[in-house]
Order: sequence, then C-alpha cells, then structure tokens
Amino acid sequence: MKFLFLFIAVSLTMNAFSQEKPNVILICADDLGYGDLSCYGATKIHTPNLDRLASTGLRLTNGHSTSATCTPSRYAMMTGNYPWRKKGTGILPGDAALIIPTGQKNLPLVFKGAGYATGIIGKWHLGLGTQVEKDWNNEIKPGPNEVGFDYSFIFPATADRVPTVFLQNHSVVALDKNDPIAVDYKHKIGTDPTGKEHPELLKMKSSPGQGHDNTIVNGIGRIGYMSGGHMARWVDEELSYTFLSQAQGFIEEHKTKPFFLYLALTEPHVPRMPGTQFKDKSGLGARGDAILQMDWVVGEVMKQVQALGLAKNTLIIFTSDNGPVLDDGYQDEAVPRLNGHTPAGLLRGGKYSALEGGTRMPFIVNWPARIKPGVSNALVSQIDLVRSMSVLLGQQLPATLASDSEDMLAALLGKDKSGRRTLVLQGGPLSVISEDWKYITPGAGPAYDKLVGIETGNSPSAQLYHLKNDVAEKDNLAEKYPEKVKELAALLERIKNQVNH
Ligand code: NG6
Ligand code: CA
Repeated sequence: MKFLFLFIAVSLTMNAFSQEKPNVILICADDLGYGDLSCYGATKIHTPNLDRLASTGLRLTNGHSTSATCTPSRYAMMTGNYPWRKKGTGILPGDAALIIPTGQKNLPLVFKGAGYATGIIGKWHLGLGTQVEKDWNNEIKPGPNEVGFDYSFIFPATADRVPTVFLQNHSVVALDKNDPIAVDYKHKIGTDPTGKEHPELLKMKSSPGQGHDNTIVNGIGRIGYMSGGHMARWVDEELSYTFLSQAQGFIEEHKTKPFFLYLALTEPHVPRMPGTQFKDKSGLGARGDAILQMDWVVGEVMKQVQALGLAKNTLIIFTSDNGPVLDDGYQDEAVPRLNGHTPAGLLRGGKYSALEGGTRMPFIVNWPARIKPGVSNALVSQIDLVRSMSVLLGQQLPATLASDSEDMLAALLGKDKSGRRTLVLQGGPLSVISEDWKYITPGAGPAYDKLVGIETGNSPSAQLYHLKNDVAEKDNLAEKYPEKVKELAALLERIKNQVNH
C-alpha cells in the first residue's frame, strides 16, 4: 500500500514536471518572404493555416534571420554564433563537409540535455562528413545525428543541388548497392544527361546565366553532377509529402514524452514542383502554389498535434531562413504571374540583400498554455533560440558558448515588447540595428542583382535608416546624422571584435 502511494506521488510529480516542458516544433520555410503570408498582409494569396497559427499565438513583426541566405542563417539558429565570424559558412554545395562543431552545446543539445527526443526532418544544408570527398554509399558521419539530433531524415543541401536523395540518419534512403552514387561539383561524372547538353529533356527550363544546367534529375537541371543512385533519387512533387509523413511519424512516436522537432520545409525554394493538388491553385504560378502547399503541410501538423491532445503544451515556432526571390534559377513563371503580390511586403530587397527584405522574416510563436494571442514589435533573431530555450528548460549555457545568442524568452512569450537592443545582420555587407536605427556598411558590388532582380543593399557610401519611421528603407539619413553613422559603425566594430568564439 505504502508503495502504491509512493508510486502515485512520484508519477504525479513526474507528470507535473513533464507537463511544464512543452513539445517544441520549429518549422523553418525556405526563402519565404515577410509579405508572403496573408497574416503578414498578403492579399493575393491566402494561407489559412498559418493565419490561424498567428491569430492564436504571437505574431512578431520584427523577427529576423541572421543572414539573407540559407546556410549562414541555419548555422546561426543551430549554434547561437554569428556565421560571419567563421569562414566557410556561406551557401554550401551538396558535397560540403559538416560545418557545425560537434561536442559543443547547440540548439538540439539544449533539448537533449533537458531529456527531449530530438529530430530533424527536411532541408539540412549544413554539410555532412569530415570532407568533400566522401562515399555516399556507406554511413556518412558526422551529420545531424552527431550534433544533437536523435533522428534525422534530411536532404543534404538544397532542392536544386545534387545529390537529390534523402538521408535517414547516416544512410541514403533506397540506395541500390549495384548502382552506387557519386557526386562531383567540378566535373561531369557518369552518363546522365545534363541540362546544358540536353535542354530538350527539361520539363522546366533553367534561367539563362544562373547555372542549374548540370545533371538532370526528374526532368530538372541541377547544380552539380551526380551519377548512380537512380532508385534513391527523389521525385520533387513528393518532397513535401515525404517530409510531412516523416514529421507525423516522429510526432506519433514521441507523443508521450517531450520532443523537439526541427521541420525544415523546402518551400518555396526552387525548383518549385508542388504536388498535383496544388498545381495552378494559387493563380500566381509555381511559387504561389508552393506557398499553398507549405501552408497545408503546417496545417496537417497542427491537426495532428490537436488530435493527439498535445496542442495546449506544444510550442510551435514558424519562420523562414531568408527573404524571398522570384527567379532563382528556373523559368517557372514566378515573375510573369506575380499578379501584384509583394513577397517582401513593404520591405525593400529580398534574398541575398542587406536590406530588410533579406532578413526580416515571418516569425510566429504559438503555445496556448503560455502565450496570449497578439502581435509584437520586439526585435528578436533566430540566433536567440539557443539561449532562450536553454533558459526555458533550465539548461546551463555558459556565456562563452552560443555567445551571440541572447535570452529573448520573455519577448518570444509576448511579455517583453522591446527585445534586443542591437542585432547584426548579414546580406552582402554587414549591417547593425540599434534602437530603431539601421546602419549598412559601405561596400563594393552592384546595387541591383540583375539575375535575380533584387536590390542588394550595396552602396559605396554608408546607409542609415530609421526603421521605426521608415521600414521600407527609402530615406537614407547618413548625411543628415553623421554622428549616428559613426556611433553605429563603432558599435559594429566592437561586436565584430568580441572574443569568446
Ligand atoms: C545560389 C543559387 C540559387 C540557390 C541558392 C541557395 C545560382 C546562380 N544560384 O547559388 O539557385 O540555390 O544558391 O539558396 O547558383 S539558399 O536558400 O539555400 O541559400
Ligand atoms: Ca533559403
């Protein structure tokens, strides 16, 4: 009898404790812009599921990625370190080695330390193995499993880069030993046709001058060459269904204990090849269709969480890795069928850009148990997730680790409406935000990238904007406030010179 009471008492306490810990699902879209969701003002496209996530949670209007491209943004989100402090954190080819340090506390390890089951499903783009030359036909390590994920189901880089295969934990899925995979980014290998030699075989043409004309997989020219692995090659139209069913499997398997799922969606990155049910549905061409598909995937995950009775204590964070781009390598009608849609909303610039369109992201935080619905202008960055989650879960994270990551838990829960005082952003040139002012360092390079049709933010002279009054960065105040320029330039230098990295 005594034992029974003790057992009940212990399990009640354990239960109360585990209920404190929310499940966390971090959903990161790929190249989704600030203006791409109807809850962020889009009128030409409707994203009902994300709108619901926003209206029942906190919609941040000043949430950022650290960088205007994928690899550096995701590096920062995982490590809590600014990517520009480390060489080799730019857009990685599909055969790159792992760039996340192993054995160093990072986002998934914060969760693991708190007893969570951790998983990543979707786009990785942070490198695999110890070197470029690797055998894709054997176990590939280190990768996501070596930096804190118990389970991984990923593709290595981007949907437009070889190898176009999934990896489950350490191995390529559906690999046929008699048809081994080889990958090369410098020279053509194998006998598969390339987009350059056989454009007539393409179901979607590459954009002139943007490459994407190497090995053809599923009728689409890719960046890089691959041979073999024909059975393992994905079908683009199935990518999101595969990731969704993987995510559902992971959630189902871990429904009784706290889990952390990083769901890294591929939409609306190129090549945009949504499933048939979304084709031509948006009226905006493949990019709009891909956004509808992405919204549907998020809705399916929300439905499952609800059906399992987990909704109240599940923290869902939705964001994107960098700003939007229309023509990023394929002629998929994103430009001619835009129909007045503004992917970056009111913001200037987009992917690759130092202007706000490059890094100001949709950023939704939903946790019914702890967050009251609302909108917040607090300045936060994805780089802050590491420290904020460590505070939430009572995990020690010394200041010397993840040292660019600030505790923004109160801002993420909607309790603090101001957030960071300063934040460094990386487009081409670096910029720094400090109390509503933004300073963009002068630099070389064209002001407009003609290939992708985006303002880069490059200028030979300093730029200073007052974001609160001028979020569209139209009015350069650098000449009017030279002291402010000096102050922010000095601040940026100080941050750049901080040690502990
Ligand atoms: C660029 C590719 C672009 C895209 C991007 C990565 C060219 C000309 N363009 O280099 O198509 O793949 O890399 O996108 O090669 S990201 O979202 O992963 O950063
Ligand atoms: Ca991206």
